[in-house]
Amino acid sequence: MKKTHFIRSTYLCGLSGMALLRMLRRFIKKPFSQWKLWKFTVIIFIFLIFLLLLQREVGIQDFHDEPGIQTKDGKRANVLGLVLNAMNNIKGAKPKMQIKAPVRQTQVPGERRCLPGSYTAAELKPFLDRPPQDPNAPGASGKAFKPVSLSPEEQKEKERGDDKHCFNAFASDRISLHRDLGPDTRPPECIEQKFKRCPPLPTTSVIIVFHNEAWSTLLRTVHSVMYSSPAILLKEIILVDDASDDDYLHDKLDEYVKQFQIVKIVRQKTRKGLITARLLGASVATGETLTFLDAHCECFYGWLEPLLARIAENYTCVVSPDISAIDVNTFEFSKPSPYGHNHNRGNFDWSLSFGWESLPEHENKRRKDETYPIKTPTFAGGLFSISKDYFEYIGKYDEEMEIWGGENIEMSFRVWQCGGQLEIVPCSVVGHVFRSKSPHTFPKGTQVITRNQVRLAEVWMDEFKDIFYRRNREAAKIVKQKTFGDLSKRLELRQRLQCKNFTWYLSNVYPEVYVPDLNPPLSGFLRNIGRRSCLDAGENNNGGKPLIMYTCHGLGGNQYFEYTARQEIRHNIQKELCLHASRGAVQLYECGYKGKKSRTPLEENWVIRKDQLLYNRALKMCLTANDEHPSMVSCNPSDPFQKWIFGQNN
Ligand SMILES: [Mn+2]
Repeated sequence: MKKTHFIRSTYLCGLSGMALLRMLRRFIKKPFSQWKLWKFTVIIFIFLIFLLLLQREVGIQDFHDEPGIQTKDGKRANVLGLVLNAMNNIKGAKPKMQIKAPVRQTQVPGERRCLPGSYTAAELKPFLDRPPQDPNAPGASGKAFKPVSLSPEEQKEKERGDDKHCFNAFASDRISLHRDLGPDTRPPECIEQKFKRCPPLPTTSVIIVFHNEAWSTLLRTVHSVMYSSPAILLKEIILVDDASDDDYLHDKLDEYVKQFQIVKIVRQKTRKGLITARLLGASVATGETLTFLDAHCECFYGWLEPLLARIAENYTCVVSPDISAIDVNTFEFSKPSPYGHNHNRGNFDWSLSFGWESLPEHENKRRKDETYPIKTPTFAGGLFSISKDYFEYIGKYDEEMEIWGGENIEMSFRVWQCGGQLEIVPCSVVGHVFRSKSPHTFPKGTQVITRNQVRLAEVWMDEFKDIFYRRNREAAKIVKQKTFGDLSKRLELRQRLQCKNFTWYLSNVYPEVYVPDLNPPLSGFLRNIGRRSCLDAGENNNGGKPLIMYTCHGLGGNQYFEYTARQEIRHNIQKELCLHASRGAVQLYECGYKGKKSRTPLEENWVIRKDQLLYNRALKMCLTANDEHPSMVSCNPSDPFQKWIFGQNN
């Protein structure tokens, strides 16, 4: 519209311009007099007013076309603008003397916000260059540190470290914070893997929670991140202190990290545990993704890119690196093999403990090389990356879970059931010091773990939660007394995200899982009358070990047995194990009955007799507790050591 007005006004200007020219010519021919000069000025003046009125009219018409921006000031500015335009137009009619620089178009055509092709090595340069290494230094290149002999003082120092941290802090303290890990030994397809620039790899905030961590393991983790993460991807490293007591983790740590602007420290004043500490870290993070690490890790070459690339590909992926062991005694980093290895994935058992298992055949077949991620039913939960937006969308963590435990299983069920996926990316390798026990105290006792587990069972497991409660009587007690806290927010989350049920999870994500009987005919403990103690699987009995007798604790666990419709006595928390009679001590074996086309061997067929004896059909003998290990003897109804009570604590 503006354009047509403009053409019309310059056309009129052109007409009056011709009249003006004629007048001028007359003036030039005749000598100027005072009167004529005066007359000329008046004519010019009238012409200018005419011009002004003309532009004003055009301007008003103009405003009618654009309602909503009509102001008096606007009118005036518009009129002035048009006059200036007209003048510029006259100027523009002259031949151009210079070529102007082109105006840079700020708008990028289409949606493209990144360059084609793949990132170069230079673009993925680490945030910091590792200083030159002394190949003979303790633990250099990720090797083991084994001091030949220790003086009495050194021996004492080592013991103090072992007690406090449950790893060899003495060795760690003597290994450089900057040590390298030798050559990159990952499979070639990992080393040669290219990462597309489009969509760009997201930035990450590395969040490390610590509580009374050893100085050297914590700072080696921080340095290792700086030496192995591309500068363009590493937004910040956030250290979250979960109320450490040690002085060196306060002022000294603040002072030390000052030299690295990228490192931030946030502190939880009272000990609330890992879960709330992580939430605190996430709340101050500014990266596009969050990467959680433990405080005793070392990152291998190229660990970050494959994790972030997977999130760039699909932001609902929650990805873990392949976690390799840093030896708890020697701090040797077990390096990846160029030939790849048989990977593990995460699972859970019916006491809701996390475990590792080898990949099923179909998952191995699906993966054509080591760059393929592994789908995993659960994750260990210590080391992983997640899109920050997705972390918020999917419900972060259960804020009412305390200290530690259960949060990884909770997040596993939640991510899968609510539409995400949990994966292990084998090209990403991070070392971690695996300890055999926790050095940390539980301010409210280890019962908080059970409470956390009850919270997750109540929210995500539907009717399958009873399988857990039957095996963990402490959990059953928490449910009965309703001391698990308020679940409304988490139940509302499940509702809001329209998450699938636990049956869907079991049959689609973990079809290999075995599901124990939802309503076994008999379950609980097996108490011996003569010995006044209970049948117990013993520690880490995964089959092939005799059982023991132990004081009845009424907690379930190793003292949990089920009597099935097929007359088996099963101990089934991690696996389906059956009480298997043989001459001498009875053992737990993987049950012979495995569904259709299999039958229960007679050694696993037990009759609970009216006289309280446990009779085995194969040996035609009875179970006695009158020995170191429960074993088989000739049946004698008057022997109290052959009398058993199958019961359940309430
Ligand atoms: Mn750890």
